Amino acid sequence: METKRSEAAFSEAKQYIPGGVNSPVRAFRSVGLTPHFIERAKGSRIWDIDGNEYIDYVCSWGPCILGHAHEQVVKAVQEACTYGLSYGAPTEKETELAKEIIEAVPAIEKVRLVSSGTEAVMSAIRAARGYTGRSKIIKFAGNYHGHSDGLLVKAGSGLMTESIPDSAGVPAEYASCTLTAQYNDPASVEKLFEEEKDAIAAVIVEPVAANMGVVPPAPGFLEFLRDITEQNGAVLIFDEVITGFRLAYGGAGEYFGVKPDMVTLGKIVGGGMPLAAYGGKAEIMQVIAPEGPVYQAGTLSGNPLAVTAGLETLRILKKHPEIYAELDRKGQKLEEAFRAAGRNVNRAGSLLSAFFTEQPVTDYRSAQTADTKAFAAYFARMLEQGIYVAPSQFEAMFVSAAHTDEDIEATVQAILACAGK
Ligand code: KE4
Repeated sequence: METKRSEAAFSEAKQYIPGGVNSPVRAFRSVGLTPHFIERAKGSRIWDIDGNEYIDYVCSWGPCILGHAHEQVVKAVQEACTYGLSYGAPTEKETELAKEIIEAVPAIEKVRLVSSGTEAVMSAIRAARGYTGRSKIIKFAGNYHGHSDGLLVKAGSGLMTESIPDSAGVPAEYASCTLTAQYNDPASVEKLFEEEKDAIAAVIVEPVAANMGVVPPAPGFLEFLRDITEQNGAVLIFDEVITGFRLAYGGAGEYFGVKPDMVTLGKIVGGGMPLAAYGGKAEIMQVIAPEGPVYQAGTLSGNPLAVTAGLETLRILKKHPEIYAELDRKGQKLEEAFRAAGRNVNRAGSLLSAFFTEQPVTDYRSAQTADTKAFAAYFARMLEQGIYVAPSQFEAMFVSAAHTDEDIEATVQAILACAGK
């Protein structure tokens, strides 16, 4: 496979951009290859600057549920450009998008638009702290919620309840307000509530974990979190940056029938442009400035082009609910292929991960047993066969409405070939 131009582009980029990329996972470090610089994408396909074509299952890490460069979305954004790129003033389109989100997600009664998932999560947590007057939050090992300081943490030593920084540049003080529990382990959550009683403002969870690879909630886990937060006056936040509008039009809340107090959204809600959102019960959201005392702001919040891309995307998904059954059917075909190849697989609709583990993956501990070298070899083999999956064992595969049955069949064959089947 020709990669000369990507190699040259990567060498040049590294002179100007840390690691040559604007987000670490794009550097292909965990698969030990040179990242492929992208030229263009359309539908289920993506082309790199060396002219190689791939069937794309990264889908920009989730946003491109309709496939790349959907005609209707592109046309709407092109039209919007002619009215100006950004005003820093309210527009009616922002209200339209807010109404669509509120109609789609029952847990959201009021919503604030921001520019990234990180910003949405950071703001939701600040709102929960402002609403409860409490400081501590619980997150789960293996869940990723963006790169705000208080969330770049990991569990402290056995005796410590508080977390410790999981990144340089995060002061221990910032980590000390975050408690780390274990996903799918109710006892680890109960222990923290016993020890920290009335200090916990919120529990934030990926309702389907997708940042340790895909790990669905064990039966009853989300319902347990709903109950224990209710009992302790803590805010339950579903981080649906990945699952929102992906698992169902109403996201994980609809998919599992569990209603949190707040929801963060990103990726699909912006149709691939820089837009995310956080929302929840009106009584919580009323603490947000200028209505209330919790400050949150943003120059490009509700940007008209990003709102246009998000609005068009949601309108297409709402108008074509059959898309979700199709996404599930295609996801199931890929799951079956991985199983036939002898892999452990976790899937929730069009979100899936094949694990290079000896055992099924049900939590962070079992995910960590993955053979990342074997994953790297699989990744390289899939790339050679024209299949572009996430360059990390601990990311997800995303299927889009643009993936055809022929795409899926070609991918099935590539999966089996990787296993010598
Ligand atoms: P962003 O700030 O990257 O828009 O969103 C942060 C975020 C929040 N919550 C969840 C559940 C997320 O998965 C993310 C970001 N997802 C990663 C992929 N696992 C983005 C890819 C990247 O970091 O480049």
